[in-house]
Amino acid sequence: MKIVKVEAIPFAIPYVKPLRFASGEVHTADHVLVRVHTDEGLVGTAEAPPRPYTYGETQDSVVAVIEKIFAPQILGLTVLEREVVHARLDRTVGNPAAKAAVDMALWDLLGQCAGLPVSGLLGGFGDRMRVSHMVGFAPADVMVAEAERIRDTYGITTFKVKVGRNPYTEDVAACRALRTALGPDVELYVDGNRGWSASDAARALREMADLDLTFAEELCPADDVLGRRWLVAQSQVPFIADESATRAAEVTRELLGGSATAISIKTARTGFTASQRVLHQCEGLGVEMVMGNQIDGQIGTLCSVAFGAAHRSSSLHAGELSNFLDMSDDLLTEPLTIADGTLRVREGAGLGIAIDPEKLARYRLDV
Ligand code: MUC
Ligand code: MG
Repeated sequence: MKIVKVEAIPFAIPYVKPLRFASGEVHTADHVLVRVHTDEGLVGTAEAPPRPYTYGETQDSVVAVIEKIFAPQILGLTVLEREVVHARLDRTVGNPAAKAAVDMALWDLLGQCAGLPVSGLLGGFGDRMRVSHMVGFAPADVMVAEAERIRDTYGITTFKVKVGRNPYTEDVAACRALRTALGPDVELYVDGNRGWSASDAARALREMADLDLTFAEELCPADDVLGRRWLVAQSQVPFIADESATRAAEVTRELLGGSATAISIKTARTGFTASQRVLHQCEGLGVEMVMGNQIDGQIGTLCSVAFGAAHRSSSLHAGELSNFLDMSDDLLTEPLTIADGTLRVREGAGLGIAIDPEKLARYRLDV
């Protein structure tokens, strides 16, 4: 059960259609495959999606921090010493996606060692999640056509609409077009990725008051401290902290400071161990949560659904699990499928991740 090798393999898979949002855009999944090997020949797998515009990590920085700092710190530890692993990784500040991938690969190993699925070890609440699809920036008619296609093809009826463009009226019009086209049975919520000022966000929320939005997420920067509190105090819907609450301490600060009233949990940045802490923190405080998407590939999505389905509180709302649909390919031998608006947890020991060696050879950047 001893960790004998940690691999950080950069790979790049193009998107069929880029995802655009207020803080950036993604054309290629330039992720890092993380594999942790044990002395018994088991391999734990996860992926790290670097998001420079959100956390400052890049593909090169993820590879470097894992190879140069994390791997030497954890070689020789056993899979059961996860608290020791975290104590060592936490000597380095930041680098959330790199740390999360190491954590999830260790959970994958734990499951394989025990012969049990990770989702069951985490909580075993259910075997699937309802899926929420994220609709990126485009002209309103294109956003409507995408949502209709996703609904008709995959049965998805929850949509997170990216907002945060200026002028804000463009987004208000797009949300109105979506509600008109999709009707009242579809769930809609908005994510501004800090693109608006607090005052424009307040105007936008007022103008969308009749659209029956479920949530509003990061409409203005949390660093605009008083403006954000003023906005959240008047929001008629729970206000989700995403990139402003990426660690348990930030969750506490945002919630107690009145800068958020709900939390996005992303396994891509908090792995399973820290995500579970945040989940329990939210449960204890009586705060709703959504399983967010860090524009994950299929490996990351499998991790996210394994965690989200494992707990009652993270299964209450649809999880953001469908952005891999925009990628031209992926690394799994058996691709994920979304049907009837749901994604199932993969069965088998660990996370059930099997990597196609030919695809990895085609997309890896380090050979
Ligand atoms: C989201 O919910 O904000 C965009 C940037 C990122 O890190 O995640 C996405 C989606
Ligand atoms: Mg967000």
